[in-house]
Amino acid sequence: MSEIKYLTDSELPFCKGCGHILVTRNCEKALAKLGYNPLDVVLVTDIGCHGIIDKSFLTHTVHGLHGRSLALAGSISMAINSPEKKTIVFIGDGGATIGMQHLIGCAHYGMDITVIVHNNMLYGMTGGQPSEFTPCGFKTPTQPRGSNKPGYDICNLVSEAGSSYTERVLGVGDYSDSLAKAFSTKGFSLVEVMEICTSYGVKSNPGLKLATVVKEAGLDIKVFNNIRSRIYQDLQSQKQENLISEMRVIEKSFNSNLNRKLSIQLSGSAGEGIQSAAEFLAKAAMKTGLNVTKKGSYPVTVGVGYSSADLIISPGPIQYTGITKPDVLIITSKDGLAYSSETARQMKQGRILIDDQLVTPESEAEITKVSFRNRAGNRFCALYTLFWLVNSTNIIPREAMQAVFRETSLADKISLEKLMEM
Ligand SMILES: Cc1ncc(C[n+]2csc(CCOP(=O)(O)OP(=O)(O)O)c2C)c(N)n1
Ligand code: SF4
Repeated sequence: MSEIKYLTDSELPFCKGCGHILVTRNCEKALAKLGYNPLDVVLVTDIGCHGIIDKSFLTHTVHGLHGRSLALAGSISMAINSPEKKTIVFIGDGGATIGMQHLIGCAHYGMDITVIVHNNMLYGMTGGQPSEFTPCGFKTPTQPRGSNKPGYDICNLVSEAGSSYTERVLGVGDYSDSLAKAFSTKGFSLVEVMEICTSYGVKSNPGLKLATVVKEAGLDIKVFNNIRSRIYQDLQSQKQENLISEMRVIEKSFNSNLNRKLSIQLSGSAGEGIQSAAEFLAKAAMKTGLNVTKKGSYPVTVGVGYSSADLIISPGPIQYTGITKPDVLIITSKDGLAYSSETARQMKQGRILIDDQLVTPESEAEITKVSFRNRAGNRFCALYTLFWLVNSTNIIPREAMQAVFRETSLADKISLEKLMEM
């Protein structure tokens, strides 16, 4: 077995005797058996006691919303799709209840993930309420006479839906081989680990043995072989390339003199190319080797009202998106002015570029009024403001903007000369 470390040395965060401890240890063992590099593993945890483990793992970890970890993990696996990488989901029976459609959907789509359901038969973190997995007769603090209906058989459900490998295990001793089998299966796999929450399940059902309750609930401890799983396994081999490999690489072709982080907010109206203009500048900046983040803001009714884009451009790494006080605020329309007037008011320095037909906002920043809309028209007003900014400040070489222009079909609609005019 390899000597690779998957867990920090800190104590695991669970109550004494909690089955989640064994899931963690068996998972560590299974990863070591397969020799995964910890940074090739993405562990997506759900909300619940099991989820507080992510701080102990030395793999990548993502903490999802309750029941939504599957949706996150499915998209992560599509993006990083590669045989050396592994996406694992830790979810409780509570999260599996809340996110049931995500679970079934991931199995049905053959998402390349392994789900470990920590089925302790109740909602542990919130005090032991029953979930849809609680077996008939199993007592919980809020149902002291016991649940009056059987719980879901999740293994049967996902197996029917197309899971490539499905197994139910009793959460005692060493079941790392089962986890390793699931991890090494291409496509969707699920292991349901049966546990009893020591703090709420054991207290509400004194003396009840795990094996007994599982047997009485009719939940078989076995590997679920389903003819449909094999069909889905065949489909897996025809899966497309990962999403990242389909992205076009933007090569560095120019040099930039920008030596600090610069934030730009561009605000205007929906339908006037605000977001695409911001992406245009982002691409040009990337062509000069700069890092860029962009955040778009607009109402849910995307066709009306304001549209605003926050761009951060920097020679160094940027760990976030979004801006509170931009260095440069550009406003092209009444909608944009309404959206950004508070931002303008908060700006004690920096620069505001605003269309000359608009009311001058209250601000301590330096304000420049330019006839953007009259010169470039409604459709290209936003793009023109960014050409104007580059031409008047040299934050990036204008040749980078021209190069991006030539990669588009904009020449049919507006001339480069027009955009370069000041
Ligand atoms: C959408 C949503 N609903 C409810 C909650 C409250 N909540 C937090 S933890 C939890 C129970 C988690 O139980 P389970 O998923 O079984 O995990 P365990 O704690 O047993 O490991 C609930 C209901 C929440 N955080 N989000
Ligand atoms: S409350 Fe239950 S599920 Fe949560 S850590 Fe304690 S024993 Fe485990």
